[in-house]
Amino acid sequence: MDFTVLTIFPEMFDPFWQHGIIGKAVAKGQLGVSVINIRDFANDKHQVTDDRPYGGGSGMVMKPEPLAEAIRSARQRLPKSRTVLLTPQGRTLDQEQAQALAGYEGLILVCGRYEGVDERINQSLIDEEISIGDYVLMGGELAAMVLMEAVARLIPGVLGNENSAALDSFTENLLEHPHFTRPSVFEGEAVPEVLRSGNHKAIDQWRLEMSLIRTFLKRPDLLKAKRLSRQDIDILKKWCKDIENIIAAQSSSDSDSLSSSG
Ligand code: 4FV
Repeated sequence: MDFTVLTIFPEMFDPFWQHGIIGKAVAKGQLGVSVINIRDFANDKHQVTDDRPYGGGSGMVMKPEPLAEAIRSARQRLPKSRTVLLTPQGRTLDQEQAQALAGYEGLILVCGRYEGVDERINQSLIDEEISIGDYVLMGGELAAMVLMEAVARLIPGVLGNENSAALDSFTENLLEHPHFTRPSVFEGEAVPEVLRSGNHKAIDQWRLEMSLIRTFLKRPDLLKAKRLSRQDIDILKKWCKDIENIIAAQSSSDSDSLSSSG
């Protein structure tokens, strides 16, 4: 995977590409990364990349000429890349979208600033608009980093062991189970016994139940969208049974107390 970022603040990306798992993947050549300063394509002596909006109003707009030149130069270098504009107008990034983007040879990420980019760039040179969430940032740079990190983790070899990406939250439309590590007791709180049992069938069952209950409580929308497995359904039915029993027990004790109170 080759990431090419177009920005007027290239220095923001150095620390991102030099640290952690991304830094190692770049060093190992599993990820190609390059940054293009849009200013380098502004041909006036002050390398201006923004101008006042037609129709008036506050703020500035990114000029089309430097952007178009910068995008075309990136595409020349990586013709099979997908060109993405980071903007609140875009489809909100999710794990499924990250998986789809990880399938491309390269991604050209256009980082807007000011009020945004001239719409003619959007119409003619952008393949896809992506947002990282319904809030407004100063620029697309942080959104580009979020997208790159979400996609890079899905590139084979980038994460130490392949499985961990496969077990990610959202991959199965479920939130992840709780995680514990040593010490086995922390401030009086013990690690669930099953996790120290060595019984991996029981551990997997416990983890699935924890994922299902957390998703049910915190993100029922995900559970509604999920293709439930036989095992998922058995667990959910067991809970329904447990809840019915509690209600049944409650109503029988009520009737007892009612009958006894005559
Ligand atoms: C954004 C987002 C975002 C809008 C105007 C940059 C800013 C400025 N990008 N997801 N939310 N972009 O707020 O991706 O140009």
